[in-house]
Amino acid sequence: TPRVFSGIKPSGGLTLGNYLGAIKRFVGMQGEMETIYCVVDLHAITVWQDPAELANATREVAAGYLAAGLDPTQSILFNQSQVAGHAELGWVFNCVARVGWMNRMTQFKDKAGTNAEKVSLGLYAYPSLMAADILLYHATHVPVGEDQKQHVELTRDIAAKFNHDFGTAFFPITEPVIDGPATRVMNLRDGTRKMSKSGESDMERINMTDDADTIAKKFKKAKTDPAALPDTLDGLAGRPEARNLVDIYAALDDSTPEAVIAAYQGAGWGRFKPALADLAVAKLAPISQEMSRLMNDPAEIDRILAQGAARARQIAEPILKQTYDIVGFLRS
Ligand code: AQP
Repeated sequence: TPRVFSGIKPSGGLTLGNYLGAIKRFVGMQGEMETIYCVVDLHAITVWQDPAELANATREVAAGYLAAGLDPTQSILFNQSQVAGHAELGWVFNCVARVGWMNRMTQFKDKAGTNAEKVSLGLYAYPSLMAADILLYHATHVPVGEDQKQHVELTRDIAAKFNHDFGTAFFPITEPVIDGPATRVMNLRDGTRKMSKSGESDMERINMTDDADTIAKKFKKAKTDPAALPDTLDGLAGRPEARNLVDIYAALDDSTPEAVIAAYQGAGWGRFKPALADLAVAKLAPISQEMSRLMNDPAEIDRILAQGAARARQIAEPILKQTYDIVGFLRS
């Protein structure tokens, strides 16, 4: 049976990239398949997190899920550390995955930079834990942004190697689901880098909790080239910043980049940017208002996460037990 799993790291406030590349698409899959959405706190600590900020960011991701339309009676919503199977299966996969595979992960290279000796061992092993997150539920579909494609491919490699080594067909070969106009929302100041929660300057990103004035200001100051919007999409080739703003517009409006170009051909930035800001505010304001309402009742968020974790464990525990049997671990 098809089953969806995905997650977001509570490593800071949610961005428009997380919304368009992940949360909005998670909502779209709800009701069509069984859906499991996690706040992946174990992944967050691969880089230092202040404990109080981690707890707050975990609730904020949960609030973002709920405010955007994930329904805890339809989707399983929980934080990863409450289901011990993630770490347990992650260990087994650390022993299946090869060091050479990890060495090819571009996200690790980006995050480690020139300081690879000083980063945590967890950051290096991150993709193996991500494989465990997915395969602990025998998930078949994983909606992610473009930046996570390589990690989902590694998940397939780990499943295939486990199945091969143990002579079984136990783990499914998962499909990444990367679709829509905003699978890679770029940084507003540099159209060649993706928009990130933990990017240096706040002006690079739209946060889901930004107010209307801040959103307008950030789009107004967003880097662009001087040319107007072209007549066809081809005219955006080699103009990454312009292309990014058109893609963001299309994703927010449930439209396509072609339709946005058709509507705004020949428009200058003085016209397009305020229209984009208005659209973003119209779409994000109701969500951010609901997020702040939810954040005023942390006990309610914690209750929803605990209930989701209990449901997640019911699926995960038999799969982990069978994995242990396949590996040859004794248990009573
Ligand atoms: N800019 C983006 N465009 C489209 N999708 C994105 N995602 C993240 N940024 C963009 C998608 O959001 C989901 C959750 O990502 P994550 O929080 O687990 O990790 P990340 O990709 O490392 O996100 P950040 O924002 O860049 O976090 P930091 O700065 O802490 O590393 C994923 O599906 C991701 O593709």
